[in-house]
Amino acid sequence: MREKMNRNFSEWYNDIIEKAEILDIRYPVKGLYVWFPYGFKVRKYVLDVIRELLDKTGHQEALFPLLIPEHEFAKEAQHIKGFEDEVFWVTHGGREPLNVKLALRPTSETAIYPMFLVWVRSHADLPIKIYQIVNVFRYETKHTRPLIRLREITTFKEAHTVHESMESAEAQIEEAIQIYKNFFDELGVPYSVIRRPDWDKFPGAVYTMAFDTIFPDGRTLQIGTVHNLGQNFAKTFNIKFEDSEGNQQYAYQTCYGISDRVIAALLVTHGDDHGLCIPPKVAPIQCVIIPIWYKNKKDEVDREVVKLKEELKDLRVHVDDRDIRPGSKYFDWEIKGVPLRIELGPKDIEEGKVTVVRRDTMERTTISRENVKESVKRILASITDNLKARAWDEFKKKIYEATSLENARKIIKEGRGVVRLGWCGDEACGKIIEDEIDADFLGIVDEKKDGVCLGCGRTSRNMIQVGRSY
Ligand code: A5A
Ligand code: MG
Ligand code: ZN
Repeated sequence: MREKMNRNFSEWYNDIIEKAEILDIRYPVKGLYVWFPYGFKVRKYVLDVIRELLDKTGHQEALFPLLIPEHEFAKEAQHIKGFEDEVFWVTHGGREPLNVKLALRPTSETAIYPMFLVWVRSHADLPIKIYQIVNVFRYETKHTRPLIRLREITTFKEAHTVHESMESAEAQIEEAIQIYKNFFDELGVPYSVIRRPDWDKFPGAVYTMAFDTIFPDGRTLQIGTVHNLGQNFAKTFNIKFEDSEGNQQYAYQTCYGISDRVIAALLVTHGDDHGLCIPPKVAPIQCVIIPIWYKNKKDEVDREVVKLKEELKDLRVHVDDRDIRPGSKYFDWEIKGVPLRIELGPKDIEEGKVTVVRRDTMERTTISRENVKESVKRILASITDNLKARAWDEFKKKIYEATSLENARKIIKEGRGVVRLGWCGDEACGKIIEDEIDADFLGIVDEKKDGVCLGCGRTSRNMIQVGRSY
């Protein structure tokens, strides 16, 4: 049930972030929020997933400083142009003005690449594949929102790689895209992978591939980006290696990043009018047990609950033994998105059963007390599959094709989703299309499809995706 959520998405979002105890939004600095312990656990399990994917593909985790001296930050012309309005500066140490201003990293190319200059000597040192998970700061001037547009991005995972050829960098882009696909698939978050237009690529990149998901209000959220930096940064940071013939060559680089937005997407994708529904893989509590006490049967129920918890100890189980009505407990755990609830009362014990309610469908059934562990695991797996399938179904329904600007404009205005249409490749036509439909040129879709450019009427080879983005 997503009526309330679809009707007023912003209200649903702000409400649930707080009520489910993901973030406390009362911190007195704009764009900065506090992770509640429950939200922080979701974050931790999500990071476990990405760490595992990166580690098993040969990435190594590292940690670079938060502060970047102005002269390094300013080296790459496009990069500084893209970020200078978004940087927080440290200008004083105590009361002393600093000789060299220090930037709070808005991203870490300019912190990491001076070290690559020192680390990279010969082709034998390559490739380098590192990542870090850190906070970064961006002085965002658009409307800030919890997890979505932060001034302190608290969960910035950035990977940086160095290669000896463009082919090797291209192969790395492919690997990165595959890693992010696997990551979002694990979370059941649907996405499209599109190539951003040149005027919207990462500052300093040769090109940018972006992952976008679509929210219930039809707006898109960029949830990850993969950038081919070519030799742009290598040339400004003088990162060279000796090739096998003994010649000095500039290195090729890539970088790719995700942020707190991934968690926003996770919560929004699976949430409904009752609250969150967190996929079992990243749920802080996978299964909550609610004892149903009757006057003189409390001890018997409690003994059985202890046994049940012990049998389910491979899972993240919580027993809610608060002295409040069961109905209030159901309500709380539904908001928090616990995927499975088990109710256990005297009648269940008598019949050798437990009552289970799955959060994704709210379906209530009973399962046998025997082999309860296998049954619970089976239901959790089924929840995971259902969440993912349902999310992709909804996502696909929000992707439209249009052969006229009026039609495209209407779909977007009504908040139905994104629109695919033809584009000849000229920037001027891109701008016309953006203006006419009052939306953003999100990027070029991978699959080729002949059509007509809606900017000029000439034949087009590319389909582009347009929409309103967060
Ligand atoms: N160094 C590269 C990886 C980089 O910084 N790329 S990026 O600028 O595109 O940021 C990576 C990801 O961070 C984006 O795809 C987006 O999902 C997220 N992001 C960017 N600005 C954000 C903000 N203000 N709040 C939350 N997430 C943000
Ligand atoms: Mg920006
Ligand atoms: Zn055109």
